[in-house]
Amino acid sequence: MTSHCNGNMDSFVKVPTIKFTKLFINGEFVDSISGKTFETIDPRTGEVITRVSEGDKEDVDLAVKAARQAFDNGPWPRLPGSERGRIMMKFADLVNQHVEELAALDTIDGGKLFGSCKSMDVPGAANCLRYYAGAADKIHGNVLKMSREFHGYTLREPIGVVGHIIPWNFPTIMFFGKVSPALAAGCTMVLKPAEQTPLSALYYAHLAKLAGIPDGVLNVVTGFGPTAGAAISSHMDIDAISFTGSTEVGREIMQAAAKSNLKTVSLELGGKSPLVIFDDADVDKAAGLALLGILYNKGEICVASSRVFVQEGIYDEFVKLLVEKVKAWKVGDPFHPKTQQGPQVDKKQFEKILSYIEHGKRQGATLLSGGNPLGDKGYYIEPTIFTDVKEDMLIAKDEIFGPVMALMKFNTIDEAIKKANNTTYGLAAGIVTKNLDVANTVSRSIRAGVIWINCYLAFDQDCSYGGYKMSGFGRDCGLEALDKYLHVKSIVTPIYNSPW
Ligand code: TXE
Repeated sequence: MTSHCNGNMDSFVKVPTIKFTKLFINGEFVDSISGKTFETIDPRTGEVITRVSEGDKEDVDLAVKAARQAFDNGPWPRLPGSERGRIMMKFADLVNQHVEELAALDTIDGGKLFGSCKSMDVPGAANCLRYYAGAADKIHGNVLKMSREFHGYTLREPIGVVGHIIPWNFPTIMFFGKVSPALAAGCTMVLKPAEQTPLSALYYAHLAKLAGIPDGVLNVVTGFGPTAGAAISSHMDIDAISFTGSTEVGREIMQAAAKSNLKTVSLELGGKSPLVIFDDADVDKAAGLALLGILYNKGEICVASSRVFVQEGIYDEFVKLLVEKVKAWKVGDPFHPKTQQGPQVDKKQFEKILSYIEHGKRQGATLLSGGNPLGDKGYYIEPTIFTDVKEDMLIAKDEIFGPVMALMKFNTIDEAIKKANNTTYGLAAGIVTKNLDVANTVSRSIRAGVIWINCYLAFDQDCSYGGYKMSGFGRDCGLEALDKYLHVKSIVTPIYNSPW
């Protein structure tokens, strides 16, 4: 059985005092206009951590007004890029100085592993800021080769006021993945964190002010999707929206943008990513990769390798090794240094995952391991592996967003490509093979935004990712992310004094 290392959950790290619970508008922490607050819950126990201001349309209006003023009249878009970059570097240093506290906030709010937040999410966020800080003074256009006697060039100008709506699975990485390129581009913004994980975003707003980001440039409105979120997507004075979340809400955001001011939209939505393992793979390594691909961040990651396709020749051995590995996998208190998987983010997600597991059983898939909740409190679920999965089963089609792997067999390369592409999503894919021809053929044939060959979840700040098909459009990370926050303006003038 998978072990459950619970124990006294506060014994490993000091749970931080919560310092920031109000909306951050125009450089100040303020109550919501309605005075309403909402609970944020610790998924380790289901208990309330604290109450946070509940922003709604009126609060979004105030935040947009501050961002508009900062964009139209404030210094941020007008500063030399190098100066924006300098302030962003300072912001990054402040993030690094508070790593433990910030990591602990994401752990109590989202059930994420403290060790990963401390070593990856928070330092990675600081590096994200530095990456775009370095780009801030290198945003330039092109000289045009005009066909007549004109001189033409393009400018890349900040798009204006940006609305960011982010999810709960990577509160820190999502925050900086959106905010950093937008800051570098010279935009001003309103960000709504997910209602499940509002705490670190408010702390980051405080650090932004300390770093010298002018008031009104970065506003954070905590609240719910259908109220505060919808107010952002339908706002007449927001120029662009960048969203990460579910496909259903992505559709609503596009509709709201279309019905309001036709703001530009970029969407990073769900996935049902395939990991394709060929006969020539190192089976032990491949089994480890498959497990990590689905269990990392308790399966609450848009690029999770939730469909694993294994070639027939190694299938039995693969299954044997996978079972051995999953038995040793440790689920429990995310502060415990040995824990590999914490609780799901909230009761809704916990119940959604369990209901998919029931579907899998009902539709005839075989449970190879797991399938049950764990512990007597909190939202823990056993790592779950299904075999005998058919492609038309719900567990092979829907994004479950939990620790549930659908394991399937294939025979030929063509069959592998066909199966890998048999999804409405197209966010990521993995290939395990030593054969270069196979790797090249399959990587070019799978329709997805990132393909990992002989690795998985190999993120890098310089490596852009985003969706094909119903996984959305627009790219986060890499220099491509800047494009979402920039307009291209063409400027043309005659070369000679002419009748023009
Ligand atoms: O997402 P929502 P939920 C997928 C995953 C998960 C499912 C549901 O499959 O199980 O979505 O999660 C805001 N207008 N992903 O319900 O609702 C909301 O407040 C404007 C994949 O949490 O999409 C939050 O800030 N905004 C994913 C954000 O949208 C609205 C990450 C995401 O919430 C809104 C998360 C509205 N009408 C979930 N309704 C990924 N791609 O990584 C909600 N929101």
